[in-house]
Amino acid sequence: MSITITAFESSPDRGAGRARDMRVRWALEEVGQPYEVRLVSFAQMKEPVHLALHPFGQIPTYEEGDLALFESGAIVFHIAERFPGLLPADPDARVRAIMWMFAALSTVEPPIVDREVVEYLENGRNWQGERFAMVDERIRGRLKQLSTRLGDGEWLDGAFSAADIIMVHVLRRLEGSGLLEGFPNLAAYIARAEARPAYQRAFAAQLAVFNSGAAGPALPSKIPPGGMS
Ligand code: GTB
Repeated sequence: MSITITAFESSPDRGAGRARDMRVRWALEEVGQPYEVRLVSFAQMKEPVHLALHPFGQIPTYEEGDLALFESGAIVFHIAERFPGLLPADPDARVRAIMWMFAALSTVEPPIVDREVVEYLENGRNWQGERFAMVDERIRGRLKQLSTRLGDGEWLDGAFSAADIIMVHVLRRLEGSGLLEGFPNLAAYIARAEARPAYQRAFAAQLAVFNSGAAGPALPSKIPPGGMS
């Protein structure tokens, strides 16, 4: 059954692979499933056709036969359940991998998204510096905890899993912030994941969209009024 996902027609990150379609592309590449991509503009995302797929008017979405999904975490989870290779067979190890997916999405990602809110949407406010310091402190705390748990492990919990896809993609949003530099094992974890052939194919595919000339100006001018989350 053919799979179609949606992605930005013109990603504000100019092909840096930070938008959440990258997680879905990467998961599909890991399990060896071909997929089609429907590119959507910011305006199209808010139109009824897309809203029928995604109630919040965002990307990514995922269509497979009669199944339509939104939420990158749910989509990656579905891919991991539907196709072998991204979740362990052992029930305990499997639920631990699922736990780590939730941890990435609900414990690690929120302060990182908050940092982008401060950086782009609160730019110019006289309290921006103070907010930045607070948010960075919160992120550093999370990174320290994650770094301690990862130790010298290769992946979050034994073999590479869907959880590593989500976690690495979340952490990549900090590249360029200077925050990862204090945690060499996290930087090495990201580099290890980025070296995977499936990651590289996914990255190249989303970069090709930018290189095709569809993209416009870089951040922050492209951020829609509601933010980019
Ligand atoms: N919780 C949802 C999920 O995980 O799928 C969040 C989906 C979401 O935030 N989608 C964003 C979107 O469609 C794109 S990924 N935004 C448009 C809108 O809300 O109108 C977030 C994102 C966007 C851009 C960058 N960037 O340029 O670096 C990074 C991440």
